[in-house]
Amino acid sequence: MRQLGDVIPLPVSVRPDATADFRVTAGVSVSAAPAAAAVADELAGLLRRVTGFPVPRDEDGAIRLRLDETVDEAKSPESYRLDIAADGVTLSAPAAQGLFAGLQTLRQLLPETAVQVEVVLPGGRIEDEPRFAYRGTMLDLARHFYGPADIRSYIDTIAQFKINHLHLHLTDDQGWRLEIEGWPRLTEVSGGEGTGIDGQGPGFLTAREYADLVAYGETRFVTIVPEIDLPGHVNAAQVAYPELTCDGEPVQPRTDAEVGYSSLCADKEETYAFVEDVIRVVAGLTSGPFLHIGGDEALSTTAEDYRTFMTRVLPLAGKYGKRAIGWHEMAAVELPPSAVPQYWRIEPADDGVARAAESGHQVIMSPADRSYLDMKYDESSPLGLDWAGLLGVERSYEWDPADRLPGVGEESLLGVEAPLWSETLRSLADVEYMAFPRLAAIAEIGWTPRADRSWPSFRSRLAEFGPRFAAQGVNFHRSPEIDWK
Ligand code: TNX
Repeated sequence: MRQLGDVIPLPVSVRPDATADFRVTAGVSVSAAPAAAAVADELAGLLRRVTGFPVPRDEDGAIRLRLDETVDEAKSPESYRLDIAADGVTLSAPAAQGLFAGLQTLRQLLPETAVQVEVVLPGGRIEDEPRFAYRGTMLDLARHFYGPADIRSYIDTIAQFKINHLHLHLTDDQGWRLEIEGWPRLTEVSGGEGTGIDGQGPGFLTAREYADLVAYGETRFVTIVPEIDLPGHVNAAQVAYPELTCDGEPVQPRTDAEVGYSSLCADKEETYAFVEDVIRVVAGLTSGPFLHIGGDEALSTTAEDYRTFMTRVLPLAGKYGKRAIGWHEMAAVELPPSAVPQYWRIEPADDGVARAAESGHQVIMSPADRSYLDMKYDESSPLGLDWAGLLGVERSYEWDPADRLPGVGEESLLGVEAPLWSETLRSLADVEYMAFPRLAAIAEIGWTPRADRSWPSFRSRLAEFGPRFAAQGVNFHRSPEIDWK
């Protein structure tokens, strides 16, 4: 049997009661209010898989899911309480998100594999809620494309760590990966054969496939955050539509990993017609509140053009009902109040992020030296880059987003995100190898109170994920920093 607190991310409050273990026997059933039906079905399915028992849904099961809408309004909708007693298990939360979070906790208290016998849940009470509302990861579909089945599988794997946002980097110099109504050449030309790094990452999501992924994410309480990278990183768009270059001359497709050479033209009206169309279409396909407009490494855009462009484009997110996120470079301009800079720098610099925080903006922390999942683990890593340094598991755990940047403390943080750029990653197996186990570290940083975190504890809880990842078919890195079970 597992220990009650043997969970990633570590819950806020864990009170074990050794006299209150619950035995999951052949007659067990699950009951829930109608609004909690989806999570209850999932829990019943999970118990069925593990034990082989029928585990029906009924009215008075020993395992109960409750929605307590009356509880404290200030509580996060992701908060939950899990009571395990000898005569039953009660999971309660103010909203379905919280029940889903509690389900992830319960899942880790059960064996991952089909043991086909009675199992015991450790007795006691867990009370839990997230430190930050935004706990994300980013997948770069532009340098190499991964299809809908891979993305769905990835959503499943990240959701077990209570990661609740998946940022999709949909466009870059090497490819354009989302069909945009009215601009068919974007994907016909720049999503097709020969695109991606070395021409090895072709493919794109149809509008329908993307919308289906958004809907799938909703069932796992993972919000999709689409990124259209502007005004740099646009070579693929310009290959498809030469009128988007400053001189209107065609440009060649690029499949190398250079950055910073392409830019939309700040003083051409065609630019804004294109950008507004794209933002309108993407916003229309996206149920979540965010739209990421990139803004990074616009090294071939003058500072003045960058300002002109961003000042005109940032309000378009709001016009189509979304809150803009952008890489921190965008903080060089006056931001609409709801805009969120995403900070990726290694060393603090006077780049406007602290000023934005001071004037009330929320910030997402993604420092490259701690959260970039595309960095190599160590010298022997077969995949990944190393420009931000090597990033072992301990190093990805032992830092805190609230002290990365003077002026951007706990109160200014919307949350934390671990980006995964895909220059060297050709398959979902490659993606998983880089993300796991480090994404588990970032997930705990985003959820667990800072004072409760410790590397020795995390390291031993992570060891349990050896067999768990294996059973899930996840291609994780068996880092020598962990004594894997
Ligand atoms: C920097 S950091 C980029 C990406 C690259 C990545 C590789 C940032 C916002 N942009 O264009 O893919 O480095 O690690």
